[in-house]
Amino acid sequence: MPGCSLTRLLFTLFGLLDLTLANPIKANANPFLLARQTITPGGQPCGQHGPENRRCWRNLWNIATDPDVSIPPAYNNRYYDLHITNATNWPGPDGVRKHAMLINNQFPGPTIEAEWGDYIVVNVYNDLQDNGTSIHWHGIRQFGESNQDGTNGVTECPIPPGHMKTYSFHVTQYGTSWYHSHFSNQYGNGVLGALIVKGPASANYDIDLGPYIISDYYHETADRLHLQAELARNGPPPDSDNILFRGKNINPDGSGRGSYDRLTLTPGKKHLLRLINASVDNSFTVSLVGHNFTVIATDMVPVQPTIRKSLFMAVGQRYDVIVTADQPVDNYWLNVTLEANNNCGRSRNPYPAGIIHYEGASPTALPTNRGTPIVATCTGETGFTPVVPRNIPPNFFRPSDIASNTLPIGLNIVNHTTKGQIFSWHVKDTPISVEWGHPVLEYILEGNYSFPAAINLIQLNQKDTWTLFLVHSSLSLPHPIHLHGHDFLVLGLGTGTFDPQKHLPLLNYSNPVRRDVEQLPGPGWAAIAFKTDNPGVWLMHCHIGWHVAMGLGVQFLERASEMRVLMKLDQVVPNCNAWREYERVGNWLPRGDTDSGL
Ligand SMILES: [Cu+2]
Repeated sequence: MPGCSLTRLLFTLFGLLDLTLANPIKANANPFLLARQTITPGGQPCGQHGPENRRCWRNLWNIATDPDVSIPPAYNNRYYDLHITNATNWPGPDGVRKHAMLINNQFPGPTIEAEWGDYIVVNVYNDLQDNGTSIHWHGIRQFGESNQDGTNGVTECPIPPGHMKTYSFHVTQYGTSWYHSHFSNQYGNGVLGALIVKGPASANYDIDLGPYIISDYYHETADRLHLQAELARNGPPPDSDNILFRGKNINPDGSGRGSYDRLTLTPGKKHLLRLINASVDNSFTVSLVGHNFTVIATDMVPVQPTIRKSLFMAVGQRYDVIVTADQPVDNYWLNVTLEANNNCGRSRNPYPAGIIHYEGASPTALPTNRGTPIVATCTGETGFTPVVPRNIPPNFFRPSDIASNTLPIGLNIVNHTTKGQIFSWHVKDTPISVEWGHPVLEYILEGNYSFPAAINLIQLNQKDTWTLFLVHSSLSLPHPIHLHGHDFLVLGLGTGTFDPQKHLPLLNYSNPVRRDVEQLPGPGWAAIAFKTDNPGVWLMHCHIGWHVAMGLGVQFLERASEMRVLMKLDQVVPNCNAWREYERVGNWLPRGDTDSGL
């Protein structure tokens, strides 16, 4: 058993003898039955992970270990129960009672914590009165485990009310992420939480302060807001009523309701802060008065330590940063600033902020220094260097690759019989709309490859091949583009139109920024690439909740022929049967014809 150090020692000794073990993609084994793997060291013995030795992990792995080649064995299963409920009169953090959906009666939901190589086993109970749910583990690669990705209509059916589904997945990478419902805009009602996987770090720190979720916040339900957002006559989507820091903030209406979040630093120490933008719509710039951030990870990709005064965070993005408490003992504002032209959304809170409190400073006083105003943009950060490099051969992509691999994003205004004119987003002319009652994995299980056009599916059949996609938008709005199942390489970002002759030679193939969400400039393009090394079906979508619900998504069916052997696809069936039964008779949210289901 995992707790037994003698067993672990024996595994270690035997493991050292077996240096040849490759990393074949493995079947989705039941962790209860899984034989513990033989240990393949990821590096020379380096000692114990600690404040002065963060690069090292469990002696035999380190920050330079390539997780595609070696990961620590599954020492532990981490068990969690998530009960999703609807609260009709929730007090809320800023004094406004509202309808909400909570996980274990809290917002944000409980933090899921594991260590690199562990299995995470989560029982998700749909205790809602109405509506399905499905929980997506954002940024978790689900290597060989596409059926655990929790994307309803893609990898599973929604979980109907009164039912439970167990997700179990292996964490082959480490860092900071979050989980959230993928059932239309449901996470905007509160169904989200942090997910952190402990592992090595590219710089030393003394104290891990854990996840720091920053999220836009609405007093109206996401379901009703979506109905407002889709009406063309309403123009841009609704402003957020507030921005919360770890689920807290004061109400910006001047009533003083609510409270600032206060996070304590120990003077003189270095602190790891795991920043997460878990918003529905707002992307923003984060800065801490009087302090810099030393960035050590972009999403779940460790990078060489890089000092920044501020960080732009698109919806869904994360940064692991180190904050050194080297300033006078006091309270400091951690400010969030939105771009002035509202291209990254808008909030009714003009100065969202949380408090960073030095131990020994007044526990109640507010910071006095508002800091130098930040000129926030709506543009993704660049210039990070991943510790474990990924390189694509120079000039690998040719001009002839561009046309077929371009994913144009567009917006239509369409006439709806009862609603009038509504917005409809599309990728390659198709607004994605998934089938909750018939997810793609069930198609594969049935051997049925006749996919409806509306699910906007692209097949990728070549094995282990670098694949380029040029995401392009001619509209002025930027979009945070998120891919499931992979970290993509950001080969280039640009404004305006992509010109193959001019821009192709400028793409960076040499260990560029790698992550799972990137901000597509508007109007502009993003050239991203990933290797087809993870058979499964993977959604790629804008992480603005309104946009993906209005169709801004596409899905990749990667190496479908291998999936039936690799994972237990029939696992989807019992829950799908239960969902289809519920869908016939249940009182679920009526899907409008522009709601993608995602
Ligand atoms: Cu978008």
